[in-house]
Amino acid sequence: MLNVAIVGNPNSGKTTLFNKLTGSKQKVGNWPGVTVERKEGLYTKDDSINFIDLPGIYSLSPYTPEEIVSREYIIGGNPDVIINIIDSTNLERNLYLTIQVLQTNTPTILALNMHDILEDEIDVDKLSKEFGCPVVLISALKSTGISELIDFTKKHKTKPNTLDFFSLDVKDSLNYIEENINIQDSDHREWYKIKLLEEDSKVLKQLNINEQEKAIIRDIKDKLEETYDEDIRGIIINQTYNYITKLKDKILIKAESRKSTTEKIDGFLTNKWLAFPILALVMFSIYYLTVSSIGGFVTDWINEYFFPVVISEPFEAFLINARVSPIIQSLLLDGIIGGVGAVLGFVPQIMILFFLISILEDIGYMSRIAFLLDKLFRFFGLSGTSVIPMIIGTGCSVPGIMATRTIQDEANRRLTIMLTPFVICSAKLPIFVLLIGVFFPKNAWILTALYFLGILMILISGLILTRFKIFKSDGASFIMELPNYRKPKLLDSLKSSLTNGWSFIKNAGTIIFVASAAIWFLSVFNIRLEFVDIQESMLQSIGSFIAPIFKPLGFGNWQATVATFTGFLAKETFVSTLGVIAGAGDGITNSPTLSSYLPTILNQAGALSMMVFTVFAAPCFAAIAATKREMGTWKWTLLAITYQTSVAYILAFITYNLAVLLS
Ligand code: BGO
Repeated sequence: MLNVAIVGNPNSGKTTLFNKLTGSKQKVGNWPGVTVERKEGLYTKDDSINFIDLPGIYSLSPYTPEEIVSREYIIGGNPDVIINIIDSTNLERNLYLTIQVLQTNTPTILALNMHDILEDEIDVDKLSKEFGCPVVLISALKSTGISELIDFTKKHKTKPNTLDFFSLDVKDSLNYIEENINIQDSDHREWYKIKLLEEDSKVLKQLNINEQEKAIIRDIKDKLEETYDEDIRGIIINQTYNYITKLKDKILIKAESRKSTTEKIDGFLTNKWLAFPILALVMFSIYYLTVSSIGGFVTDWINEYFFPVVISEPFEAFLINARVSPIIQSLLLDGIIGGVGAVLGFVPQIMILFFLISILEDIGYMSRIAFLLDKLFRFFGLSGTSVIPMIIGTGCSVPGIMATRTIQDEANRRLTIMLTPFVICSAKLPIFVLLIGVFFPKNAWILTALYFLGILMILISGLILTRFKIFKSDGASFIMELPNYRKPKLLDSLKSSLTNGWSFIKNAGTIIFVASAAIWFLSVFNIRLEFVDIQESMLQSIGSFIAPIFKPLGFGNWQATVATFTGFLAKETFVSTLGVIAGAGDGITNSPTLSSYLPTILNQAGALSMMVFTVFAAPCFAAIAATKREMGTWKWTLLAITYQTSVAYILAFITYNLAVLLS
């Protein structure tokens, strides 16, 4: 068990922190021989740490019983770690005690408390480097930073840096003492040297300093006092405070100076002419990094190499070797690994995206984006914050939907979750490429028109839906506070990225697992549970049963219906399903077989209507799972799916009939 002493000034929040850490596992008594309260307690979560709450003090001088108790425990009790809690709104006074704690050479962690009310910014990394110990921003009251503090407490063993701020003559005097006086306790030598120079009576006694040694000390102390015309304690205090003042200037970025820096940056980033080009550039970079370059590359690698070659191939060989029945083989390989694999491929994109979003949020640019676009979007009942998820949705709806977490207004967030899938995601593209290629080879502009149709419907939906009470936001939350810019915290961003990636794996993974198995089941069995081709499967029967619903849309046959339904699994499977049905093999977009087969089941008007339907219809299962996760309830999720599918149906119906009429 670790013995951890909590040391700090009175009112630094020590009691608040101690109560948070130990809960009801506290013992209260007195320190031996004095009436000072002694509090100890085990860490509430796992009993692995014994916290000793030392009395609140301003220094380790031997004047008050509290100071004596604290320094005796630090020096004699040998705690494994010291948590030095600091009121970060009052750095100067608190750091005075810190310096003395560090001089005891005990592994120390600085907990900069009251972060919730700190207006200035503290350069934590610089402070940590200077002292050679971890520095954590916490709010004992709001319970932030506590788990990071515990993580450091559990693993921190290194001693702090030896601070080198005394003037040359004081340093020489300290060295002289070290050379001439035998200080046996090597762990705390630095602290003892200073206390000896100060002629601290308790230390003189404790170290059994004889008269001759006392004379050496007095001599050197007198010399210093003569030089400085001040008593030795004054000299030490002054030099310590001089150091603290300089240090404070280095690590503290005052709110006012941050404000003026922020104003300068804003003059550029939110400038009338530059704001939108810069915003476009930032968004393009995020999109590029997440979807096209790094994210896309890793996702492709997972989809095209990792799952098929590293996982599927050896696993298939194993199953064949183990003579597992072909049905189980098909379930495991095509159903589960295929389905779950397709979805897990999105994880790198999600992680990169959340890393970048977290950085934008951290530095303060995210609120500027919302501010810039707010006016335009507010006209349509949405808000500036809705834009980010939608832009991200052009890559994939899943991270787009997850990015709605940055929207604080709940009504607005729900609306954005619902409308984000109207932005055409990259997985839908092959469907349009296939259908335009076969039916409208000379009219590539249709693709652009589909994108615009999606955006137009988002705006129109905003106008219509915000008339309903459930989507009406309480205007109050539109009041936006633009925080000062600050440096990003890469470690925090990395954590956000990992947490979001894991949350996606957990939530989407389970739904996809079940859905993949279900679709596989329907596509390989007939009603008598015989293992058959897709053309004779239950999926075909269900497709034929449902197909009449799509008749008014111009694609009321089982093949198109089945492709549309497997598209829910992952939009990528739409094309491959049609490929399988046409006997053209998996997903060969430009296969001559598929190209010649499609006109036998669809005409131009039907193809156009099918594309419009695909733009708006309920997204793939991964996006539905993300919707469920973000909406929180199935009620809201079903409402979203119903709205999306209704819009899809109505628009496809209009498109088909218009197309028939015009042709
Ligand atoms: C009162 N943030 C903020 N904002 N306040 C904090 C934090 C923090 O992270 N941590 C502690 N405080 P102690 P010592 C109070 O009691 O733990 C506050 O002496 C009040 N009380 O709530 O007692 C904490 O053990 C009436 O404030 O410190 C407490 O080290 C009005 O800091 C004070 C306002 O915390 C001292 C505050 C009746």
